[in-house]
Amino acid sequence: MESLSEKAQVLQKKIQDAISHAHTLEELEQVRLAYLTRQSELALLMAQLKTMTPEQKKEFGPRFNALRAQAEELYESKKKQLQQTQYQAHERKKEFFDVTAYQPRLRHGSLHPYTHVIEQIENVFISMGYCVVDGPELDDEYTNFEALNVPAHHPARDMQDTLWLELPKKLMRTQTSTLQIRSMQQQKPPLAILACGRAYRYEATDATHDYVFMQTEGLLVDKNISMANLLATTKTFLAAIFDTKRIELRIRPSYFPFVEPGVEIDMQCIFCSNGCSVCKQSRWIEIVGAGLVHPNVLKACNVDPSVYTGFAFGFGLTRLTMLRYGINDIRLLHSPDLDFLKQF
Ligand code: FA5
Repeated sequence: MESLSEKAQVLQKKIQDAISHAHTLEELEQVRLAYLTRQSELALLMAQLKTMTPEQKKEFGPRFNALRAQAEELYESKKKQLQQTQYQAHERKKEFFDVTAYQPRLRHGSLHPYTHVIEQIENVFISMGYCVVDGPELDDEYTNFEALNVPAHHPARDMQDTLWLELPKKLMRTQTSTLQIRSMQQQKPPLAILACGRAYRYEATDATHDYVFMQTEGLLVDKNISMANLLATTKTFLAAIFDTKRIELRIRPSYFPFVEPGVEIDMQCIFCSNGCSVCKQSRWIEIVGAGLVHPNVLKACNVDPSVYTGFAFGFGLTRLTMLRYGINDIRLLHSPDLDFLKQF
């Protein structure tokens, strides 16, 4: 039985070595299959107890049981250790997540068509000596209407459906003409200002009308300003934006309470030759209202109408942009449609 004892010692050493040399859970599983299952070397050794005499059982039973208990304990503690190592390695991988490894296809941005047109307009007017100004979109009734010669109950208030706020006499400006008033209140003539900004109207939308759109306001006040100055300025401006040799303009008398006389200028529709839904079958698209500043407006801003005269214009910047780039629906200008925006 001496050799059985040696056998047990050798087996114990083999199991200890095998467990300590297992570096992964997969390797440890191979050790379990080899030494700790029912067909393993250890099980075969223990099976020999059945054929032993009671004295031998007394001697070898506890030794073999201790050998098995020690082997199982070693196995369990090694398993825990390897599981922890594996978990830590997994967490470390997450910790060092390489954010630069994922590189989505780069998309280059481009300027919005409004930005292109505003830049062009401002450059033309700055070169003619105008100052670019800005003002609030949320404004008051006095600046948007009364100072512009549109008192309360004047029928001209119906020309521009207004978005009123739940604040006394406050509204979203219906026109950038408010900048005429604000500029004359801040600066004495001679003055020449240009403003590009949003206007708001309580209107149903269609291909050429929106409830928020852009206007470009211009105002020149000096001595001896006439309609000739207004028309020359308009032509210079339009020539810089469009090829006026190809595009026809039409000037018609019109009414705006803040100018006298008043005109409207239409541009030939570039989308058709016989009428379409954009020009409402008329072949013309209205782009600007203008005229000589009404003496009442000058007086409201403490400018003496017997000394100074001036002209003012309000371009539909949105419509100019549509004509400039051949955009046939105004609503596209506010859309986030990348296929549309990528073209500019
Ligand atoms: C005005 O707003 C005047 N303030 C213009 C003006 C300024 C006249 C200075 C005289 C002196 P009107 O409502 O016509 O006028 O608008 C001017 C331009 O804005 C129009 O010619 C048109 O091109 C554009 N426009 C008007 N309503 C809309 C709308 N709902 N959607 C898009 N563009 C519009």
